[in-house]
Amino acid sequence: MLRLYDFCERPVVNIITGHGVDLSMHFVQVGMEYDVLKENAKLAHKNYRLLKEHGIKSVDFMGSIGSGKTTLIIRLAEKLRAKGLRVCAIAGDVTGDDDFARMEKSGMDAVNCNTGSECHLDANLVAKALEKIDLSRYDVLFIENVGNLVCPADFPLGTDYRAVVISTTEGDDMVRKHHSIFLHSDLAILNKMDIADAVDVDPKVIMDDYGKLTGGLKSMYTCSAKKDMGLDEIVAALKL
Ligand SMILES: Nc1nc2c(ncn2[C@@H]2O[C@H](COP(=O)(O)OP(=O)(O)OP(=O)(O)O)[C@@H](O)[C@H]2O)c(=O)[nH]1
Ligand SMILES: [Mg+2]
Repeated sequence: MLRLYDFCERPVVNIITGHGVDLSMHFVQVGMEYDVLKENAKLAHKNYRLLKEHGIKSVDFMGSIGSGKTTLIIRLAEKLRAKGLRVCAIAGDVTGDDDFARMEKSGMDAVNCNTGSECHLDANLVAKALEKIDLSRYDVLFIENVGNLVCPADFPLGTDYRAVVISTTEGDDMVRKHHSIFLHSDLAILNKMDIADAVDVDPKVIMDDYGKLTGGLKSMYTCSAKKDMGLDEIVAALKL
């Protein structure tokens, strides 16, 4: 048995605390899975270097279906554009161009990226999307991953940050049910705070679970993308 992050030039696991955490999910069998993950890690590193050569800061927004990734990206981009930064996005979805269309409508530059049937983006798909972008024109790249709290975790794309977006409407047990993605990311965002009471969810429960899982070494930010609450803190956390 080898650990996933043993294969990567840039660690895909940023913090392993071991504080009461079942880490068995971070181990993979050597074989085909190893090759796929190893190749992805190599390509992710290539993407990372390419983005760095162009001085671009990048964020991979992973998270549940409907948690608010597109809304958040559009709002954050508006804030960054107001600061004079040039922002581009890759809209990842299994099929269709709904999110891409929403981004474009908001005034963002974006590229659509369909996975066909896969439940996550991978570094190869992102490399192809990057070929369609004139990287000299941008300061920031946001990547919206496919809505899913499982599969994207194992496939780093080569971004500076990996953020997980969940929302109050999913209940208070997402961190307890999905350790892997929270451990494979740099920070977490709890969206839809404006309707936490209406869906009978106590955000403190979610934040306490996250604190326990990460040994208090990572932060979960609360926000409402819809009501523009907590977004400045996220911009600051992502050092944008
Ligand atoms: N009340 C409330 N609704 C929100 C908020 N953020 C997003 N929404 C709504 O939630 C729904 C889903 O938002 P999206 O931004 O499309 O979510 P997504 O994560 O991009 O969804 P997928 O790409 O399909 O996985 C939309 O109807 C949004 O208007 C929020 O902060 N508060
Ligand atoms: Mg979306």
